Amino acid sequence: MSKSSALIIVDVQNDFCPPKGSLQVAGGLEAIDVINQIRKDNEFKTIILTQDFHPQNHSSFHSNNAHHPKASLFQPLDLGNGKSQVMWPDHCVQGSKGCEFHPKLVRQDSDIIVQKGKHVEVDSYSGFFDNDHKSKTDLHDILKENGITDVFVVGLAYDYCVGYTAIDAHQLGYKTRVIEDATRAVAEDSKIERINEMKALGIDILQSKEISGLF
Ligand code: VGL
Ligand code: ZN
Repeated sequence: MSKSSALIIVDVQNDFCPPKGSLQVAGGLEAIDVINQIRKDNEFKTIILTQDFHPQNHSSFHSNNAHHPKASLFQPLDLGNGKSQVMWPDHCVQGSKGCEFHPKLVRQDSDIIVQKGKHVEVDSYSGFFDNDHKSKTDLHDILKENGITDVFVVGLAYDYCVGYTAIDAHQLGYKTRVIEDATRAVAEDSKIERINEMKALGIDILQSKEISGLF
């Protein structure tokens, strides 16, 4: 594997995994198997784990907007300021079991954890920026410091945090690839939407067995 490649493992946390996760993504455990295999087969210089890390009063939680007559679970709600936010079940609350990385995910001490979604008023699907792009995480700086030029994005969920992390990586100038069999989506419609968005930008979508042939 090229010395300048990073693997970005997005949000492989208990709440996104069957059978008990509050925002479980079908097939999530199978995606973890593929991610572990990718780690084994390829020597990435840098491995990043993003972690969805919400305060209990986060504005993306349906429970915190239940007083709003138009708020319904899994549907977008107009928050008034021209912004729309999908109403999610409570998930990945700081300090909860659901927020922890899934025990099946193989990890190493050298993995770098990047937390996101900490600001109450705005969601953060991407590992790089909040959804309004007003504040950023350390991810871009970490990749730059490590001389990374290419990123491979895997994890949960394809249509949200994986997709938006890949799109931001591409916009920031990284050669970006999403490994499709190492991710799973929340819903079919949003998955197709995100795939089309990524393809239009020139982000490569490939299968895990194709990685080694790239180098
Ligand atoms: C995610 C919805 C809300 C994700 C995070 O990791 O894809 N989706 N928060
Ligand atoms: Zn979240």
